[in-house]
Amino acid sequence: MLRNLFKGGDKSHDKSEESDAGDGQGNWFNRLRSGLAKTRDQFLSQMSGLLRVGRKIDEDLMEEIEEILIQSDVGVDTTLTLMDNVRERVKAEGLSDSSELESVIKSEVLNLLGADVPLQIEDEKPYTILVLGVNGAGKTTTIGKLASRFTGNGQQVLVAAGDTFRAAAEDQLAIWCERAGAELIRGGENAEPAAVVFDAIHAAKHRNADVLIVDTAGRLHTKKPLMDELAKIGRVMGRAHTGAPHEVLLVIDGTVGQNALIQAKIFNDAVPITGVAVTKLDGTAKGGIVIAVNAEIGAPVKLIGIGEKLDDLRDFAAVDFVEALFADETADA
Ligand SMILES: Nc1nc2c(ncn2[C@@H]2O[C@H](COP(=O)(O)OP(=O)(O)OP(=O)(O)O)[C@@H](O)[C@H]2O)c(=O)[nH]1
Ligand SMILES: [Mg+2]
Repeated sequence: MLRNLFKGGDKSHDKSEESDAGDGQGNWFNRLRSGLAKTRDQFLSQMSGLLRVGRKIDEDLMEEIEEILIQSDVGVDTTLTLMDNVRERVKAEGLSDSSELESVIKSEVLNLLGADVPLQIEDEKPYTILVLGVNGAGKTTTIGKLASRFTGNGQQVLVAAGDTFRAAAEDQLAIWCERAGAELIRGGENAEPAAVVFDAIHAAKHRNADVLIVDTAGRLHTKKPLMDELAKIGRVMGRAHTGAPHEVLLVIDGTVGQNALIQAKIFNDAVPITGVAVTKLDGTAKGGIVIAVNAEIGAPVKLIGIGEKLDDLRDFAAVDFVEALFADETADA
């Protein structure tokens, strides 16, 4: 039954599943589940305590559920929206026992998450992905993992070192590119980021590359505000190549919690975000943030990072996520 949850996505998705040392998709679910262990401890142990003991559904219970959701970093606004919807369902369906609530909450969480929108490389050549996020969010790591996924599919990948804040940033990216078999276009420390990106687009066109991924800084060495610089990169890309950037991927550190959403709105004003990658879900009890992203930013979670290894980046699948969040540890292992 689990296998049905893993709707076939794009080719890259299939490929990365295959590279799971042959363990297939069931193993991926287990890894997602263990990656979410801390969030689940916070979330489910309390939630199941409430729901699975057969309490009467009343306002006290609803408020306790709200508290758990807020503690898990679903956020106040999203929690209230979610619970309003749950209350309506309880009323409409005439539910009275708490054990009936779990499936209602799950399905309302799924509603908030929306349909899965995997990151797909389309036919534009080069397909350009602009990666944004605050310092330390996991941009460079995510780019390395993505590049590796694409080259694994036989796609030619260029990466632009648009983070010229420090030499180490380029070096870190160079290591990932070497691992992934992608070419790095660099401008050197203190180069103007937009100029590096401009050169990279031309290089990618010249080489007829399939994908260009652009790394950016979370901070700048100049006094110029970061958001202006990012907006400029977006404009330069659009001028150099029709439709670029095709994907604007915001990387959010899953351990940061609600602050990440405030930052996201600021990035969204600079360059409209088309997708979100939530990293470090393996190390946080705040994975509830994932539930709030689409509702708060209006862009779907497309990828999640559940570790530092090359294959620890996964297409986001809402059903898997919700199942993993509510998975009963004692049921199977
Ligand atoms: N556990 C875990 N660590 C991660 C994940 N993604 C990234 N990291 C770690 O987070 C740290 C920061 O990642 P970077 O990719 O350098 O972040 P960045 O956004 O490029 O940072 P700046 O270049 O400073 O703006 C590194 O130590 C990564 O190994 C993840 O999914 N899980
Ligand atoms: Mg970086």
